[in-house]
Amino acid sequence: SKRILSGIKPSGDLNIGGYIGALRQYVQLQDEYDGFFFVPDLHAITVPQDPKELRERSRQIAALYIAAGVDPNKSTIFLQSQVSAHAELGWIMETQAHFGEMSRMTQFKEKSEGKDAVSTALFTYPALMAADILLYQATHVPVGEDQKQHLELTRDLATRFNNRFGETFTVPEPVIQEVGARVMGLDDPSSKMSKSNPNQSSYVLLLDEPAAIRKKFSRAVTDSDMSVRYDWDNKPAVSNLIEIYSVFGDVSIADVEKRFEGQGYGAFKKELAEVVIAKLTPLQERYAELINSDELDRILQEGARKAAAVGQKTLDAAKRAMGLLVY
Ligand code: AQP
Repeated sequence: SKRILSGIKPSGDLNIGGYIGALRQYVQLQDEYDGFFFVPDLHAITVPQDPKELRERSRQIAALYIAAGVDPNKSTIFLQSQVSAHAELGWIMETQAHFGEMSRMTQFKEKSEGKDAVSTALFTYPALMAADILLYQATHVPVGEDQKQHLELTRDLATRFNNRFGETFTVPEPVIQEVGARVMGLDDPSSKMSKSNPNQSSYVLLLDEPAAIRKKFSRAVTDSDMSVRYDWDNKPAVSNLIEIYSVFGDVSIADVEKRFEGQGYGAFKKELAEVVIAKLTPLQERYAELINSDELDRILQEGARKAAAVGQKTLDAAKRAMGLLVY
């Protein structure tokens, strides 16, 4: 059977980049795959986090999974830190990862650049990510553009381990989407829309109010050409907005272009905001019901129990294969 694993870090509030690049796919894929959707809180703490905020955000992200349509009766939803096998297998993966290959990870380079104190965990992060995936014998992993390199490393580590110690891990395949693999910032089409960007007008949050959404889109950067045309090389800011429209409005890129032919950016941005608001309103309503409920904590506890049962089997197999005693 096909199994998929993915998660969104609670390192900031969830924005439409994470929705387009990850969350909406979870909803689509959960019928075809056995879904494991987790909140990678251990990854979030590779950079400093405020404890209270981390606790709240972790529940928020889980609630947003469910509010967006991930069904706890079909999929397993849990917090990474509640399944200790992640950290254990993470250590084992570090023993297989070479310092040289880890040093080539571009995300580490980007995230450490210009900082004088960077945690060791930020460097070893991809080994933990490999463990997350391999622990559940995931056959498929949905990846945005920025995670391709980490998934490639995961495949290398799985293959290396299997060759050394015998067939233990499933080597996962990427699931790559065409539209929205890399949603860019509204303020700057050359940088990814990112949760930890201090500039709040660079993103639209899933929990933003309609007024904020309208304001952010109206201020989004465009270009001086005035035509709603999809052309990443020459019109990256507008192409980014067209992709967002296409996803939230459920229409093809070509139809977006056709719809706004001969119209300026003003009309396009106005309607874009309304299309996004229409999709986010029911999601926000469901979120409001969930966030202060015991239902959410029950789902997360049950999810962690299910995940731990599956993960422990893989962890034990890996330990045995390496010569670590398992009683
Ligand atoms: N802008 C984006 N476009 C497309 N996909 C995106 N993803 C995130 N941002 C975009 C995808 O969402 C998944 C979860 O990402 P993550 O939150 O675990 O890590 P990230 O990619 O590092 O996200 P951020 O927002 O940039 O967080 P910070 O700033 O804290 O590192 C991934 O599959 C990712 O591709």
